This record gives sequence, C-alpha cells and structure tokens, in this order.
Amino acid sequence: MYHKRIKKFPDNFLFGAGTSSFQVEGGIKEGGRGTAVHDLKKPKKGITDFSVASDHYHRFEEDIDLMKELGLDSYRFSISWTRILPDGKNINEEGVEFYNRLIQKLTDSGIKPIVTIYHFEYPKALVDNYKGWLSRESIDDYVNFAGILFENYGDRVKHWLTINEQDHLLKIPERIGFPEEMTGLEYERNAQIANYNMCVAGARVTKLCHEMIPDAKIAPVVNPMPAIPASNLPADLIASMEFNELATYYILDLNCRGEYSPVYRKYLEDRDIFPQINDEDMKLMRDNPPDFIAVNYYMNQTAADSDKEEINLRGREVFVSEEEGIYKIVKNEHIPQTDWGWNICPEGLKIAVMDIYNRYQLPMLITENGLGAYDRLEDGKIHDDYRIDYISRHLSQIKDCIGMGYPVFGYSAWSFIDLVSGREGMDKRYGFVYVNRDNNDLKDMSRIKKDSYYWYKKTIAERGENL
Ligand code: BGP
Repeated sequence: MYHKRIKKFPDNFLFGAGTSSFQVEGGIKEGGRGTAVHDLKKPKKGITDFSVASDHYHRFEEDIDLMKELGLDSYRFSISWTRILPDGKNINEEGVEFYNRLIQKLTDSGIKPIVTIYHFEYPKALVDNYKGWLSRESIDDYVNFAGILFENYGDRVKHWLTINEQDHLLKIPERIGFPEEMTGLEYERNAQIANYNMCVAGARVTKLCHEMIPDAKIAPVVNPMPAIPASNLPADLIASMEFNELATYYILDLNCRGEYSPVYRKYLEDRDIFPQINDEDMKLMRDNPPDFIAVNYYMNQTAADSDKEEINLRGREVFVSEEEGIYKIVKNEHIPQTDWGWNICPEGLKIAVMDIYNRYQLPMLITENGLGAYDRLEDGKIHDDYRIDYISRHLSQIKDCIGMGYPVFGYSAWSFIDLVSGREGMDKRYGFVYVNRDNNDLKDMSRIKKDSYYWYKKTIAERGENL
C-alpha cells in the first residue's frame, strides 16, 4: 500500500540497543554469582565459553559512557538470576548492588533501562532441587526473584520483560536444564509442562509488577518468524498460517488471552502431550495480560504444504523445518541470507507488527533486531556497511508501521556491543561497538566504534529522518 510517510520518528520513540547478562558480562565467578545451568555446557570446539564474555561486569561504566555518546534513549539488558540469588533461594547483596550501580549510571546518563528479568540464565541449584521448570516451585522462585528486582529497581525501571524467547528456550536442554539424554516423547511432554509453568509464572509476575510499580509496563518477549506462503496455492497459505500458530501465537495466546489456540491444542492432543492445566491458572493468565508485546525479529520464513499423512514428535529440535502433514519450510529465491543462513527480509518485520497487532491490539516494542557478521578490524576501524544496510532497512519498516498507525514505541538493536553469540562465540558479531578479543585470545578487550555506531548516532540525532 502506498501511503504518506512520516518525516521523523515521534519524539518519545525509544531508540535503543540491547545485550543479555550471560553474553556480555563475564565475571561468572565474581561478586558471589552462583552457577547457571548453561555454565556447565561445553561450547563447540574453537568457540569461547561465557566466562569472560565482553567483560561488561568490570567495564559497564565505560560502556554506558559510550551509550550516552551514541545518544541512546534506552538500553535493554537482562539481570543474571544467579547474581541476585546464587542458589535460587538466598539473596546476594553484592549482586543487587551491582545492578543498582548499573541502573543508576544509566538513569544519570539520561538512558531508560529496559530490564529482562529472565534471559536464558537459570540457577543450577533449582534444577538440582526440584528439576527446575518441571516443578511448580519454580513459579514461586521466579516470582520471588522478580519481586526483589521490583523492590530494588522499580523506582527507576519502568519497562520490564518477563521471559526472553520462551519458545526457543524450551528446545535447548542446556538452557532449560533438561538432561542431555532426554529425547522424543519424554522431552516434548516435559517441554509442555515447563511451558505451562512458565506462562503461569509470567502472569504472576505481571500481576506483581502492576501491584508493586503501578506506573511500570511489562511484557513477554517473543521471536516471530512470520511465514509467507511458498506459492499462490491455498494449501500453502494454510501451511504458513499453521506455522505461525505453532511457532509464535501459541505462547502469545496464553500470555495475552489465557488460552491455548485451537490449532495448538489439537497439535498437542494428537501427540498426547497436552499438559495438565487448571482453571485457576488460566483465569490468572486471562486476568493479567501484558501491557505490550516485546518482539525479537531476525528473519522470516516461507512455508509450503506438507502433504504427508503422519504425526511426528520433534524432540528438542530448535528449529523445525518440517512438521509432517502440516508445513514444510522452503527456500525463497527472493530472500537473501546471512553468513549463518538466516533470511534477511525487512518486510517480515512489518508483517509481524501488523499480524500481532491485528490479533492482540497491544503496543509493541522491538527488543531485538540486528545482523550477526564476521567483522574485520582494519587500521583501527570496522567498516560494517552491511550492518548499516540491514538495520536501516528494518528501521525503515518500523517507520512505515508507525506512519500507518501501528503503536510501536521503540526499537532496541541487537546488540549494543559485541558479545558472545548464543552458539557461535565471538565469530558472529552484532554490536555497534567492537570488542577487541576473539575466541581464543582475550587481547586488550578495548572498545572500538564501528562505522555503524556513527551511523546510528546520526540516525538517532535526526530522529530517523534519513530513513
Ligand atoms: C536471540 C537471543 C539473543 C541472541 C540473538 C542472536 O534468540 O535472545 O540472546 O543470542 O538471538 O542469536 P545468536 O547469538 O545465536 O546469533
């Protein structure tokens, strides 16, 4: 649709960038931090672990000065559960004080903190005690954790995120804390129990946030990869719709409406993995919807019908490229890919915003979007024009959405600074700021502004007039 575009982003639009604690902080044995489940996972050969990361734990002041110079309106980061509650139960004042100083420095610098309560880091002690999210005790411990954060930081933090990419988390044993040996039906059934418990936990924390900090807003973080149909065959359109139901909306329907969508319920029942639910929990979810929806968007998908007549259990596959009898993901010749095979489709972000709004009528904050690439340091500079191109095209779609009337109130690029990628260590960089280290050599860890840093600074200063 052609429409008149807005000239600039609104004055109150939050131009931001983000990180997560385990990927950026390091200092995993300092400040009384306990052990998180993923600390125990050995990385792939040649890839660094998370023990030093970008050393933000020791350098956060220097990093926040760089954020201020960049002109960020907001900074999204997560709080390490095991710094606050090393064993999941007992409070560690040193951890509370660390984030207190970080948040104070942000607010003193005029940067709004956006806090993810739980971004993949789960206390190992709770897995040892009661198998983590398989037990309802985890709901209480998560609520206790969130309550400590609200109490200590609620005066300054007005945007909260409950759980980052729950859908993704459930499929990665070293993050959810399921044993390596768990597979097939057992894995799927347990993942559904954990999913349900996490949704109940999210609703309880949403309620608590509203009670403790009435002027704060809170949301879950989802990772939509909106699928478009592979052809003009009606069956392909249905396949793409079903992919979106199974990949994204199942969680949002629980978070925002307190219900299992029909497609998802049927999917679980056909496989005999529908968890035990109760009316009280479902009512709690219905009565405590989020204030907005936080969207991590990296890529879209293209789906075709899968005409097989069988039902399969996927076990713990992170990305399901074919659900027999439902859809299969296919390559799209119009859509280029990153070096790691992620589709680059800025329009997909607009599709996600339009679809999510049409379904839930809630405001949206884009909490992650960015390009993972091999950056090269040459003569003290990083010429990452590919990242500028990626981010400007995605931001331009957001500008369009706002012009069309969709309530998107901020954009947090992933990531502010180079950090350890989920699975690719330091090879796959996302930051506006380069960290001088690689997988095997910590070098001097100095911070170097990339070309994209200067570009984003200008973009923020002009409130996106250049887009
Ligand atoms: C999201 C996570 C982030 C980050 C990002 C990029 O799923 O919320 O923590 O890791 O993806 O992923 P990767 O590091 O695998 O490229």
